[in-house]
Amino acid sequence: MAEIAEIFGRFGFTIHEGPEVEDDLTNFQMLNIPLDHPARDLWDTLYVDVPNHLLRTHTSPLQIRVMQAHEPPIRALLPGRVFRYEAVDASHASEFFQVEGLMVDEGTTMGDLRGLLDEFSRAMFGRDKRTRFRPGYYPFTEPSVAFDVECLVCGGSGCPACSRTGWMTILGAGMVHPVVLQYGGLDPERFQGFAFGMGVERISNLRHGVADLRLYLENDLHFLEQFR
Ligand code: 2NM
Repeated sequence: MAEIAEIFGRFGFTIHEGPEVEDDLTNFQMLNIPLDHPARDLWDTLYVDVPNHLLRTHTSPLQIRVMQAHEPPIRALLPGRVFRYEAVDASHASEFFQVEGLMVDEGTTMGDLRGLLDEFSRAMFGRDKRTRFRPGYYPFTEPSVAFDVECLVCGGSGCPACSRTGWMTILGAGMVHPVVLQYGGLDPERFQGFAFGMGVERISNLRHGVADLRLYLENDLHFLEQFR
């Protein structure tokens, strides 16, 4: 997380933190995910015993708070623990870390997003790795993309690590939906923005060849000390 923050820090992104218990309004509704909308099924949510409150399923609610509190240009980086009701296995945990980013200004484009993510991939995985955008879906961005890097194991020819596609997905991103900008108190006719989100353990697994997400929470020093 420190390394991710350092890379985006070179582009002027500053860190914001917020609560792990959120309200339904900020975690879902202001992110263009209304009550009873089928998109809610994308996040298997853990609720707390307070009406309309939950453990945040992503750090995105903080994006709303950042937009409400700051005038563009906004360049915010949001690292933090998030929670989901998951069947736990090697690639799913009920708590994990996420880093999200948000940029809002006049005339911000998808080209700016692509350039920034390419620089991130070069710094994190090496200058020689090819990248691609592929269509994706999130309720809070339109259009939405998945950002892939060429397979770090086989170099793109296809192997079990990349399901024989030659590509590995490292994060999701897109242009902030006009409705979300409005909830953030910004005029979508004047301001545009992009946002992205990545799973920190997933990035670390790719970098360090770790096969099981559960290792990060087991407090085994033999495992943890390799990251010093
Ligand atoms: C992702 C993927 C795509 C995202 C969008 C926003 C907001 F609030 F600005 F609209 N925050 N984060 C986003 C977009 C997060 O995570 C995989």
